Amino acid sequence: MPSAKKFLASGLLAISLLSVAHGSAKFKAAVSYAVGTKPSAAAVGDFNGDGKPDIVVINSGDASVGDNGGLSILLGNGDGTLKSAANVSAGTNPLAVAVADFNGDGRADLVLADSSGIGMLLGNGDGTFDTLTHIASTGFSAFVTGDFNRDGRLDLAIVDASGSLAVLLGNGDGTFQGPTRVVTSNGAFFHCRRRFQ
Ligand SMILES: [Ca+2]
Ligand SMILES: [Ca+2]
Repeated sequence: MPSAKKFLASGLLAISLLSVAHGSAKFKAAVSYAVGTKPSAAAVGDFNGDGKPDIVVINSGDASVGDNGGLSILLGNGDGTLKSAANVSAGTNPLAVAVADFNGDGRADLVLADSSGIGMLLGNGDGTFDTLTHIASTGFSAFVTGDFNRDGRLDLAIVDASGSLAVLLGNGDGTFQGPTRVVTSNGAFFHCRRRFQ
């Protein structure tokens, strides 16, 4: 099974497939896809339910010229290549994104951090998403998802610039309780690792 490595450059998403043959592995030449202005993060999920991994890229935009950024959705072909990006407005100068099914309908949803806080976009299951709804206030810039209280519902842990950690317990319908700060001193941070293919 080949794996892949992704790179974000100015307005481009570049993907290099890892080829494994005869006991050796090497990355093939990168293939670039045009996305929005100042891409800052990416995440993988199956947004159209075809069993093939897709990619969402967060474009931070350029606030100095009134560019609010948004999302680029690149549907996967299942062979390591992607269709051209569909660029959509979402949030204001977003910086981070994560993928999970927060309302339990079997469709991948998105949570993002933008200049207005933490926002949720419920997936429609066809590669499109519902309107952004903010679920936490400004100041939080990173997050991870998980079922932290083991009730079968996905929760969010979010970190602000000062290192404070807060938890939003999920209600299982795309809404959350809180946030409740659980660490208020400096030092909270996330280390995330995600498999690409
Ligand atoms: Ca897909
Ligand atoms: Ca969902």
